[in-house]
Amino acid sequence: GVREDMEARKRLVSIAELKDLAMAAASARDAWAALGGPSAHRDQLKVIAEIKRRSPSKGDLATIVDPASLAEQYADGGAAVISVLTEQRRFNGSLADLDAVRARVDVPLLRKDFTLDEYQIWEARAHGADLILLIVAALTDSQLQEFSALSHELGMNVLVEAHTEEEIERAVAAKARIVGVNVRNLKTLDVDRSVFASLAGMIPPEALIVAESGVRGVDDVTHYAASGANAILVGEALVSDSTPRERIAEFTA
Ligand code: IGP
Repeated sequence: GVREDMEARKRLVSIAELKDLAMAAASARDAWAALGGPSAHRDQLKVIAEIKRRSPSKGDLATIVDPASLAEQYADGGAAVISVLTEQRRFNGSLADLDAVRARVDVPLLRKDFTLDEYQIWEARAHGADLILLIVAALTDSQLQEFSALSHELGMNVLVEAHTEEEIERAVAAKARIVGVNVRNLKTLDVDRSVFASLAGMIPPEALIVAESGVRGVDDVTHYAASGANAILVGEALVSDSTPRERIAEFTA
């Protein structure tokens, strides 16, 4: 899966080459600030708008002919950050999508993938990402520490994703500054929006809290905001909407 695909890319582009590209890239944009920054500055709910072609739970979500123009609509609607799925096998994403989006918009970008190796962090930065995803369930505590430290050295921020109480504790122990609470159960893929409030309540107020998955419309946005979300991460509802710009504007109104 993810690891084999990465090994294949490693044979094409060495980590030394990636390091050169990362060093030559424009500095990373500040996703932390874009999402509101320190608690005193967090005025309104922010949207992380996601470019996702397919998902393991729903299959094909949308035919995205031009990810850059979708990203432009997201940016026009006021998305604080744009998330680009780069995982190939299950999500039909690619680094080419990330490149296309990077070339078009100036907002901070999240490279959304299953990070398992330092190589992917260099790769994210080489392709212009500003924020990477670390999924607590997939990593050891020392990997969480090391991958966070490397991302910060490269000027990027980290979205640390947790699904359970135990994972939130691990995210907090790792001093995550941006914590994603994903209400989609990784094993069953079911969405349970009701778990958000109690998990969000475990996160210290210095950290930014991102509600991930399951936003269908304004009612879900209101629910997450009232339960402590500083930002929401929205995929399916935006890629399948004919007017994503208006939809994002409605979420932040
Ligand atoms: C978005 P939704 O229900 O709005 O399409 O969900 C996002 O939370 C989801 O894509 C996601 C994800 C992930 C995908 C959250 N964490 C990790 C891949 C990998």
